[in-house]
Amino acid sequence: MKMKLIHFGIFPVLGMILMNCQHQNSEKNAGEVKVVEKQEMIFEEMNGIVGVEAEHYISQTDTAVRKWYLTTTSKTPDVQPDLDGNHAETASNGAYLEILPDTRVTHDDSLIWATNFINDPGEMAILTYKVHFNNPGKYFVWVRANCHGTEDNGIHVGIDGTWPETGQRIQFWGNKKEWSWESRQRTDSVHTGVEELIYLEVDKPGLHTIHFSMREDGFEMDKWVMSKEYVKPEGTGPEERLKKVEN
Ligand SMILES: [Ca+2]
Ligand SMILES: [Ca+2]
Ligand SMILES: [Ca+2]
Repeated sequence: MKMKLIHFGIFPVLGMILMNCQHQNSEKNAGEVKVVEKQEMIFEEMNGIVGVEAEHYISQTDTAVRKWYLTTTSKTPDVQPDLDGNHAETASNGAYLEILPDTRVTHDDSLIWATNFINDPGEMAILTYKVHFNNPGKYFVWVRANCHGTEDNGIHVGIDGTWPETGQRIQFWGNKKEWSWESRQRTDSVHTGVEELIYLEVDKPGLHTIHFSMREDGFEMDKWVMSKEYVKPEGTGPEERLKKVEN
């Protein structure tokens, strides 16, 4: 009887201790994972410039009709139509995103509003990135893209849930069929885009969200850069810089 009392008397206490330890561990682990995720996904602007791989977004929304798909040197999305091939070999980090399916490649293909084209920003296939800015102010936005059709070369950019006029209608030239950097805005009079019109205002230092949304399907985005100076990035652009998160 005495043994039974000890048996039933000790184990609940041990169990409570173990449960308490497990609870503390799970809380600790959850905290650690969160910190790791932040370290991986928050990029840092330094000296007026920040570069981010397109494939390093934190979320994608409004994907019912068109969606950004990841392409790497070893993986091509199985989404049709998409007339051109895999261009990851020459992409920064060996990976890029493309809006698919791509049903309008040339001017002869039908334009279907809110399906293969949308002039309004923040409506379709919205990517979100997190960036910590040390220096507020005006930043030009540069995009590294590979355009294979004349109707695959437009996109919009926004900040902190807003889509200012100066982020609308980023325009590339024609169909270069190679990765290139541009920062030009399509206007009513200049369809090939005007320099120095694509920029975002970072109102204060700290964490901000940057968004890209579809204008034309089939757009391929490898990397993007925000820079205070209007200087076209060279090659694959500046290295990504991760923000160190304090524990
Ligand atoms: Ca394509
Ligand atoms: Ca297209
Ligand atoms: Ca890339």
